[in-house]
Amino acid sequence: MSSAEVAIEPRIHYLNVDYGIKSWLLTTDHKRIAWLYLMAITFFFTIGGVAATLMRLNLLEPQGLLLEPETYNKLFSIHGIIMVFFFLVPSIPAVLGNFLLPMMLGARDVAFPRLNLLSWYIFMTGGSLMVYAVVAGGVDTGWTFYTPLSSLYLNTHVMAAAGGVFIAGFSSILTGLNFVVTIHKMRAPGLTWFRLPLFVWSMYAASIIFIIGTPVVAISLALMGIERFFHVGIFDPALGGDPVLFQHLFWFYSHPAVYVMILPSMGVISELIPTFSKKKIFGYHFVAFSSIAIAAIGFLVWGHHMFVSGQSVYAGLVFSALSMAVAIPSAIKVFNWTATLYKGSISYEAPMLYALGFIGLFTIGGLTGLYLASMGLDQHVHDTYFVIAHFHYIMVGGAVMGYLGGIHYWWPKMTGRLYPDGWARVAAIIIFVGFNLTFFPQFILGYLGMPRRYAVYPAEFHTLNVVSTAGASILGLGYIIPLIYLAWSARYGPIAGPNPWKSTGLEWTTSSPPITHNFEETPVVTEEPYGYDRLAEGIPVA
Ligand code: HEM
Ligand SMILES: [Cu+2]
Repeated sequence: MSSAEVAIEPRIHYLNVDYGIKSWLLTTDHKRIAWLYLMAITFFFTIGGVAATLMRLNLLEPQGLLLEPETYNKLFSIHGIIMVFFFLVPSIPAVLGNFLLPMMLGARDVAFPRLNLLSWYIFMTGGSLMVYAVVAGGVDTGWTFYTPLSSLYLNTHVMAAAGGVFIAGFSSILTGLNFVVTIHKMRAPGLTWFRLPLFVWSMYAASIIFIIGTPVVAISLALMGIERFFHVGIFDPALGGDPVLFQHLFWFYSHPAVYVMILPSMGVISELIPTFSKKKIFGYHFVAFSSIAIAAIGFLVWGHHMFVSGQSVYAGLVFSALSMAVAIPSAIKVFNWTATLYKGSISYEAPMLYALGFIGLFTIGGLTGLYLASMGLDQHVHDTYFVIAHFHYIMVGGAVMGYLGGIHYWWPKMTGRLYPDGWARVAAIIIFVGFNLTFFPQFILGYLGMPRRYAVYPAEFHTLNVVSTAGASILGLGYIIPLIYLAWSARYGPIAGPNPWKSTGLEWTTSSPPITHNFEETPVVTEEPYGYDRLAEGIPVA
């Protein structure tokens, strides 16, 4: 028995308060809803992952190993759509956000618990439509649904897939609204804005993007459908429309959406770094405001996806400059995390390994983003593997690392149980190594000119593609290991106690797993967060 374990005592908590499938499907407890989302997105991640695996296998040979080009097109479309809209966007907000937000605020639940459950059903309806599109024969527009391909030419299941994304969008909007109201209205006595954990700030920023951005992508997909079915000229020049308009509308949401994917992850990292270096976060206000700055500037940079689409040079210049400006608040966070680590008493538990991995990979992703924001270089690497590598460094290297770090960190709170720490560390290292082996060669491939979205490629790119596929197998293994030991831990793991990491957050002051309404009595907050300097005086543990 490790020191973090405590003796078993039978008691009622949110997991055993009710049994049976119905008690889950009709629950309004934000913690149970978090589990519903966790199940759903794990399922979607598996589909997206299988598609990625098949693609990488195909790219083992220059002429393609096993897939028809049409099948390849469908796979990258399915992969992109599912990973972005049905896994990464909901991952941290809907799972960790739902589970933690009320607890971090000292609240009993979110502001609108029924709306919260409804959001999950809306998400599942969109997801089912997406799965239908896949089963019925797939879609091959790519995840961006660019017109005129999607509106005029294709006969695949574009409308089912786009409809799925459209519907799922409402789940994001409602979750965002729910979170904003919850943060404004449900804070415990004494919990002022600047005593909020940084994870809450990041959820706030992400919620704003959900509310402002998602309707725009929903509208653009709806317009696409209207053009397809009723031949109204919106994007088709023959009918008086403008095909580039779709790109403007699409990226107006989808660039900020990238920040919906990364901001929550940054919020998780801002919790992990102080906990495992036992130090107060350096520059709390800067980290908090940089989340808001990222959300705000994020709406002004969509044109960097369109440098080669024929927008004016002046527009390009402005978008280029603004894109570089987003790097500033992002860099502020990296500096502040690093400064927090400096002279901390660091312990390398699994969540911390993910956090450190995040910092390294996100930095590479962010710096290569600056390359892409320079119009001259983007001309050269546009739609090559350089771009694929860049956004996977952000979305997988950054966002997924943060998600996994967060799941490991809060797992004892969610389940009341510990997982085997050795396995967890090994998996984190395997994921880090596998990830770099998969995606780093793609920077070189792209720079050398290998285009994205091709099922076949010239023989000169063979070696680097073999390395990348080998890396993907390691990465795949790395993702499977946590699935196994976490499932084991949920049932058989040693009992964790309320605060196994000796953290300071409010969520750790309640029992693990928490009772249905989180706290026996509403907590009163009297101090700033991250008071690890008080640690000497002793934080209540277990
Ligand atoms: C949450 C994680 C991930 C997200 C959000 C994501 C997102 C995307 C997106 C948006 C695309 C572009 C699809 C398109 O061009 O329409 C893509 C392509 C691709 N991804 Fe991922 N991806 C993720 C994880 C992975 C993983 C783990 C692997 C490899 C093991 C992978 C391998 C690929 C490959 C091979 C392509 C196709 C490149 C091409 O032919 O253009 N992805 N991904
Ligand atoms: Cu962008």
